[in-house]
Amino acid sequence: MARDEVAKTDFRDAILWHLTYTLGKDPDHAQVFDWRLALSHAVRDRIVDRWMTSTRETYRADAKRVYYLSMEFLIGRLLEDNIVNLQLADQAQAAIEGFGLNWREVLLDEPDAALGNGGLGRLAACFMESLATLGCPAYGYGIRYEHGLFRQSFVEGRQHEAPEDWLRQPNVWEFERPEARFTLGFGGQVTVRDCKTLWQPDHFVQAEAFDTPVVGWQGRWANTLRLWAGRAVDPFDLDRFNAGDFAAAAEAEALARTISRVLYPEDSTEKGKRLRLTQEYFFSAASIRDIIRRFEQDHTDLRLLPQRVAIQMNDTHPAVAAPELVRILHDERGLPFDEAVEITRGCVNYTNHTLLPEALESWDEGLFGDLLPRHLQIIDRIDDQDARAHPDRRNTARGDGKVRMGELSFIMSHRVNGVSALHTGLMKTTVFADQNRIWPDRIVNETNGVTPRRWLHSCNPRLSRLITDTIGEGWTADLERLAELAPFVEDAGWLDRFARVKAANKADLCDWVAREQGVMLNPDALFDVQIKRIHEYKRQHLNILEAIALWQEMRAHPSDDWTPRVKIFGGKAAPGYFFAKDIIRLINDVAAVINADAATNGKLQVLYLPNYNVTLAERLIPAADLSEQISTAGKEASGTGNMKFALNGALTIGTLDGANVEIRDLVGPENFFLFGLTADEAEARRTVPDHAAHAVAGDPRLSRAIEAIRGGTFSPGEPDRYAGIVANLTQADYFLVASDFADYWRAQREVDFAYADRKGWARMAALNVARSGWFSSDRTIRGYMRDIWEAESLLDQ
Ligand code: 26Y
Repeated sequence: MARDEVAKTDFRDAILWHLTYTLGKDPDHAQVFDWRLALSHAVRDRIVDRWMTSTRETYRADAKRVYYLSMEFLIGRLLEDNIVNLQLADQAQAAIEGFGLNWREVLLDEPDAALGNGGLGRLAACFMESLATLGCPAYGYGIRYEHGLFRQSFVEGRQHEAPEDWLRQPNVWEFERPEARFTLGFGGQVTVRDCKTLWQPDHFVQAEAFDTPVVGWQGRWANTLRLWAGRAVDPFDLDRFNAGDFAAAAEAEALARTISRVLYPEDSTEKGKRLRLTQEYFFSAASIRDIIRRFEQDHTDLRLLPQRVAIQMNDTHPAVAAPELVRILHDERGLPFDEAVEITRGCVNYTNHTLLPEALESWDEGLFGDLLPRHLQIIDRIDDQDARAHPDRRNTARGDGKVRMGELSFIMSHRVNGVSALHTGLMKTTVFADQNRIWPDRIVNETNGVTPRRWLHSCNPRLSRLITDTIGEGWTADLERLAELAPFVEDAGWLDRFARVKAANKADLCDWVAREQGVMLNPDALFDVQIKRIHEYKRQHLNILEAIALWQEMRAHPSDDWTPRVKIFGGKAAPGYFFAKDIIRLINDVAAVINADAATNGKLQVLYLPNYNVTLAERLIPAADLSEQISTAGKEASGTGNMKFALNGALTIGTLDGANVEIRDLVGPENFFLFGLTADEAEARRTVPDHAAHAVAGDPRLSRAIEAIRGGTFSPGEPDRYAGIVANLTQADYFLVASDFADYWRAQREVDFAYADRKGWARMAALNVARSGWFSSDRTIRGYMRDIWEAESLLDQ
């Protein structure tokens, strides 16, 4: 037998072994579920050795470790990622098919781990994969939510939320560490005795660790994602049980578990809830203790901490980690206060992901002090010292009865970064202008990226094969090599192959939509996709208004040569964000009317796919022709979906916002459909009285579209259904939907025109692929390692 034949047999045996002995299933009666678990175990076995080798190597080299603290890790499915990175795909597929199973069906049986809301959480997951690929010794720290982001369905067009339950099935990837627990205190008193300050909390909870290995490309390195679960210190009260109060006997455990029960589904409106602050402290404090424990395994001098430890806070959600570290160094370990602050500042860094005022965390000092009284004192002292050193400072962390987490994070950090060039620039001139004046070197930019393993190699096998056929192997971990594709766009034969890849991906999507939704899509149409959280600033309503206007125009001019379009939407709204929920319902209502209209049949379809998640993104992105990145300029910090689309050969219609700016610079303005006000123009426009009314009055298409909504065309018998949206669009219109509509319409007609020339379109799409290599999260992580962490790779490059 040839070597890979042996490997295949071994792997096949490993799956059968796990099916029988780990899962106790007779192969004759095993279901897809059982096979998937057996396969996962077989794959996991091949991770463990590398994982341990990586850990040993990190200890041996006494390398600086990176700690990525994030409330969210939007991981998605891990089986395929692991198979791909371990280069087991051929063996695994052969074995699974050999058992008479469908390969994709087995992979898709895995639940999508949705421990995050959107961009920030998915970025954390991409970063974990790139850190492992680059051999940077790193740990991710977060919360092991029992319930991830809710499942979305539509009931009469309205969003319905159901709990998500990913842990109902065994999670093969995690290792429970009952021995790795920390007891954390909350509330209580602060006392001073013998000049020593002591926090005496009045209730306690344990954090228990669950470790998931994260394996990098080609399995050369593996890091750990450590997620904390809440547990009671004394899980069971036997006295109460014996007294007959059975529910009360388990009360402590139930309360402690509440902490890690559910992911907060808000991604843009900060609610100031006590449980959320409890979650934030819970995972930050457990992580800090773990970091110190690890450091002290082979060091005694805590002053060396900044040389050995870099902590990255993913937004302000883990911001209490900084005062917690100060508290441990000063109160518990006896270092002078100022030194404790300096050491902390040498370790901690902060990434900002939003400038939206409503998403910037702040806590009432009453609530904060009630839960974390000592931390409040520490923050006060640092903030006071800072204010005295810089009397002209305005933006302080304290004042007005609030604890402001952005300001706190800034003053506690070695580096603060934005996530795209435009966003970082705006941080310097708006939210952190005051701080930037005092500490001009602190803010740096690290433009986001996405992992090419998941977002090209795995999700788009056809395009990946074409790329490898064209430029050879090696691009997966060196994505800038995609530039070598550029000369081939002049080769008609190659371009034709490229176009056929997209057509085949679209055909797959059509089959899936037909099966799942019972909707037949026109595969020849332009697939126009907007997938992301629903938010006014992301402007899904601008997109649906354009759909209405286009439909009206098609009906008015039926014999014109219209480019057929399928508009696809996906995305969830925060359960309490009523305007966003109205947008969802409007899209569904508009879809129902347009899709039923024989006059535009085959020319225009609108499809809103429920329960958008990582898996659905992996299906849609490879099949997209057009990527909608249409946020109001100045509002989208970066975007990462925008990068995934470009990398998979979709053209962007977009504003000069977030990383769109860098995408356009790199792919070339001629391969990007730009429209809309710039960030500066948007600011200026808001000061023009009645700007919305003027924009509506000046554009008959927009007025007709709004009129149709107002008149009940999409809500027969209930014309008021969208009164809120109509009023907003015609009056306040803070997000400038009306002001940008005319230019958006123009750009969309340019898209139509460009798409009619299929060869020209394929050329532009291919150039998007060839020029998107810079958006690999490997490049981003190299930037963090160099500019922020001063960390080194432990792999030979
Ligand atoms: C405080 C709480 C309500 C909150 C929870 C989650 C606030 C914000 C968030 C999440 C924010 C987020 O996902 N931001 C996105 O981060 C991406 C990664 O940097 C960016 O690409 C994207 O533009 C930004 O909106």
